[in-house]
Amino acid sequence: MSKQLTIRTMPQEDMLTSGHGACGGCGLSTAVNNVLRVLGPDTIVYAPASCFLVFSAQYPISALKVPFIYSAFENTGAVISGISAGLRRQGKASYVVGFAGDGGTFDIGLQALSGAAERNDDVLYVCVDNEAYMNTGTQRSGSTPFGAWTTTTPVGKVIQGKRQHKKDLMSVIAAQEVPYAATLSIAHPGDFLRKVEKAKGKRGFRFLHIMTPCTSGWKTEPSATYELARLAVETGMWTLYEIEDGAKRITYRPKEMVPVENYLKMQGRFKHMSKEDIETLQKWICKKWKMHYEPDMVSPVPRSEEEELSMVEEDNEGI
Ligand SMILES: Cc1ncc(C[n+]2csc(CCOP(=O)(O)OP(=O)(O)O)c2C)c(N)n1
Ligand code: SF4
Repeated sequence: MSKQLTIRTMPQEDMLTSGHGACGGCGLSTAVNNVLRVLGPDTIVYAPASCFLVFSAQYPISALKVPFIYSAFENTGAVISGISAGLRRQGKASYVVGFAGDGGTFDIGLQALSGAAERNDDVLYVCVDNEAYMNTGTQRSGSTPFGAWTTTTPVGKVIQGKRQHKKDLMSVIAAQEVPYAATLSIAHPGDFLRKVEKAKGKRGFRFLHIMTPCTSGWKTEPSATYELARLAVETGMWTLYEIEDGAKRITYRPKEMVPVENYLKMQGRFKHMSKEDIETLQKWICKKWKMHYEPDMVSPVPRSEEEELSMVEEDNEGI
């Protein structure tokens, strides 16, 4: 069996080259670049309307070294399925990957996504989740967390930011019994690479859900991106797991839950939040924490101490 990738042994060739137009500190560009490094040059990329589309390729120039296709906002699942079918017909075996934002995945693209999953089409769907419709000016999506300011969940006398919690999209995907689905964080590069490699090696419908902090929409410092991604996991706002052929496995468990306030206070989008709203969010996280980590505690995944240590070391390499 080949050795698992680490950030030292991963392919170093960028498929998303420098000179693209993402904001400094953009988590999305890091996520896309690292997924593409693992997939390699024999890959066809689809992007719906989103930040990724805007910053990577505007006719006639492109920062991508691989073929890049764009059609409409709501179509990621359908278009990648079509590309995959066309390649199969021609006897070609390139990887087909769609990178869609949370707006294009949780909301407007859900129908096409669900169709591709139900047909078990041979594609990789990556949701790069910055928790709002960013390239059109920060409107709320089904992924925006409770309490967050967006232009459509303003802060004023009527409401104080978004009133609903983040949609549990992974459960929707898992219910469709796809061969592989996983959540990823750019602050856990070892875990990130293992999951992309695993998705690359499988056939059928594969789904990767990556949290991608956004300096502009989250109102954060570019230098805080990795710390935010890390804290999201430590607070329980983001959980790292994978579902392979129906079996769920937590891939990283924080030692103890960091209060969500530590995460919120680093971001301008939450700066108005009242004590009561922070408590509401904290209670929701506690419920989620129990749902994800408690069942795993009952039947832990056996790992040797060396394995555990080497995973922590690998994950720390990129921080
Ligand atoms: C059917 C349709 N509705 C609305 C738009 C306008 N639009 C383009 S991109 C976008 C937001 C994309 O948000 P998201 O998918 O979260 O990606 P992000 O920009 O955050 O990366 C919207 C509303 C569109 N192109 N097509
Ligand atoms: S708005 Fe956010 S997601 Fe879009 S390019 Fe800037 S940092 Fe990245």
